[in-house]
Amino acid sequence: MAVTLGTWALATLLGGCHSEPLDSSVAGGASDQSHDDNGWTATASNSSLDTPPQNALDGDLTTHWSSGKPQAADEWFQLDFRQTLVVSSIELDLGTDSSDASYDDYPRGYFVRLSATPNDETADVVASGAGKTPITHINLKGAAGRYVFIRQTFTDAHSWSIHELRADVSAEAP
Ligand SMILES: [Ca+2]
Repeated sequence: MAVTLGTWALATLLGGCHSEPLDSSVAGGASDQSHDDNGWTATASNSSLDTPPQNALDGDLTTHWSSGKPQAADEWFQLDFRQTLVVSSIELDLGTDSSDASYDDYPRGYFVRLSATPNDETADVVASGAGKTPITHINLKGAAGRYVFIRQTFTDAHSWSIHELRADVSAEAP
């Protein structure tokens, strides 16, 4: 929590459009929303100081999270819905500006786990594949979980960046 609030504060200092602190209220049954609409948070294995994980959830395609180092198959990015949700798919978006230095920072390989606890290495892998620019669409087949853990699995000279992470979700069946 401390890390999340810290990155949120940094994003605000850098000119983010946030006007309210994160809280625990979450809209159930939402779909295709970015984090700040509903309290989602993110953490990552590595981040540059000026590109924290929350930049991938601020609804702004011009801001991004970056690992800040060449892809080395040891990076991860984790989304926390703050409640268990059913996830049809997620999208990792690198924006619309092909001249942007991070435009080609898609994950050369990935797998995704959904879990009830953070960084759960024992959870089932729901999807795996190779990313592409500008949008990597990942079908998560209606799996349920609170945490979406995305692991980068290849090596490449590019960093791994995400301008916006969107998730198509629905509330769990009662
Ligand atoms: Ca962004």
